[in-house]
Amino acid sequence: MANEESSNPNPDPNSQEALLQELPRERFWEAMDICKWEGFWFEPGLVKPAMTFRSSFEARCDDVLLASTMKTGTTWLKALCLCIMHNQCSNAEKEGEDILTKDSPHFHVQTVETTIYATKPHPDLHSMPSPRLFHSHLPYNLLPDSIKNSDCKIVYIARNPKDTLVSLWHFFNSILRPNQEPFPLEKAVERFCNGVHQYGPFFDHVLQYWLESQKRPQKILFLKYEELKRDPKGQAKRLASFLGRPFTEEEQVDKVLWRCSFERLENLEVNKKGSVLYAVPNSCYFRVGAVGDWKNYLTPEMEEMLNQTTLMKLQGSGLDLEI
Ligand code: PAP
Repeated sequence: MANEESSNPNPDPNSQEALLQELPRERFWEAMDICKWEGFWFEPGLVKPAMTFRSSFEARCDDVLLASTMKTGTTWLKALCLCIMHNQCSNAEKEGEDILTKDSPHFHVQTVETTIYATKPHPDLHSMPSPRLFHSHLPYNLLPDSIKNSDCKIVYIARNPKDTLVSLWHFFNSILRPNQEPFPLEKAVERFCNGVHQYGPFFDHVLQYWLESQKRPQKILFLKYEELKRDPKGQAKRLASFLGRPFTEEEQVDKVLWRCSFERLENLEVNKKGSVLYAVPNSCYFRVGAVGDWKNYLTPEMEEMLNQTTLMKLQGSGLDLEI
């Protein structure tokens, strides 16, 4: 049973600030500070919004929370769930009615700690019509009790650690070091294996959701980027059924997959310009969108280090991240 502290931790701004100041800090890629809170590393600016989300969010039973650590297929998952829950419901047949052409998937499905609670400490989420769709990069242990204990659903997406790391490396080089040499890949691999990176340790993040999804498969759907690539139709059907919106015609599945395809999203005007998150252009969420791009970057030594870490961390969990 939840104790008082865990059901309402750090509610007031002064105690949040005091706690933030006490957290251990490290430099991330020689570009910014990150701090460790409850076993995971965060950009300091996200900690207070995450604390407020955790202590004050009231889940509805028909809410859907999408969850992921960074660069594992968040954008794709947001687009798919939007299409399944919105377009399919509103029978939006024409291109002009497709919600994905109106704005970035990150605008339509906002990330709670970087957008919703970061811009307003008390966002008005009550007036949002049901079913509400949110996203978070937070680990399972930091989710609000009302999400964990209500009937709302969670969809998690995981990805091969080698492709995740390479994607992360490109992303942070372009955001944090635009006019500098890229951060040495060797060091990035080392930090990733040690877990000292935003929302890291990667393996703890993935494992928490994996183990919880094994215990409560009706509550948490665990998807893998590689499976979505290999069997998009099968996985899209699985997702739609889990969300309580099973496809009734084969044609619908094809349409949703096409609407959410990398090639289409990357070329939509709304994703080529603008930014939902300060300093992160929408176009940064689209790079290669493939499985195995790591082979173009990692040396055999780096590969070995990532493989060994993966095997060690996932040992006995039953989770295969397809290294
Ligand atoms: P986030 O966690 O910061 O929100 P996220 O969307 O998870 O980002 O990661 C972006 C990755 O997903 C990129 O991978 P890459 O660097 O290996 O190329 C991006 O290309 C990929 N991606 C984005 N949209 C899609 C899509 N529709 N289909 C497949 N992959 C996609």
